[in-house]
Amino acid sequence: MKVSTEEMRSLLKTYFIMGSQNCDEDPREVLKDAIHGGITLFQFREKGDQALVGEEKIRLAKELLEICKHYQVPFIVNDDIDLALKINADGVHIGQDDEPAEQVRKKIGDKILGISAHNQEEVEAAINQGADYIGTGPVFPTETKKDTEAVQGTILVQELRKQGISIPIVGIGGITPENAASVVKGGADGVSVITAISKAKSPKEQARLLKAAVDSVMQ
Ligand code: TZP
Ligand code: MG
Repeated sequence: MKVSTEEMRSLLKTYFIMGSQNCDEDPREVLKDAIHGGITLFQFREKGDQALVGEEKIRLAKELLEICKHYQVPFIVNDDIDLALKINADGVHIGQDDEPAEQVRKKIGDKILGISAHNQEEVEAAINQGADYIGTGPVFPTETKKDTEAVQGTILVQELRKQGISIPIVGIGGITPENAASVVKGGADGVSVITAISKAKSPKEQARLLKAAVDSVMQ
């Protein structure tokens, strides 16, 4: 069943993204801890030099999916549409350089489709191509992804909202419990983070703080 727009907004509140390459500890334990802290959505993003490939990647994806299922946190796969279909994930997230979005939408049916977009043109195209939500950033400087567009602050989201664009949007890049509220004040529905949780001493506590920061703006 297709996720409703309001449900999507709520899922984006505290969106944790992670692959094994982002963790110093066992990724299964990091994910469980983050879930106990209250994350609302998870994305499996196994990517880069240190990332697992082949059977090992599939095995980890399945294990993390089982954890998410157990706690009823929807599971999104970054880039790898075939993997998402194979393990019956809840959705996929693609960027501007991945498989064309219309094609992805056809393949995944009603599953969640997230698209990264960096300007109004890309956002409007993504909406027309059937995105359920938009990811945009980097909002703040980040060390995690090297090939990013320029840091955009919260300006783009503010502009989009001013123009009446209402699709669910999540910010990404350098977001922490300290700056998360400003992202939501700028018009985003939530924050997505990698290292703020994956490398935290206590992923649970960091997730809790992030969620509290987002909720503090919404209430
Ligand atoms: N896209 C834009 S910034 C980024 C991605 C995947 C990395 C975000 O990582 P972090 O550690 O939350 O800054
Ligand atoms: Mg991608």
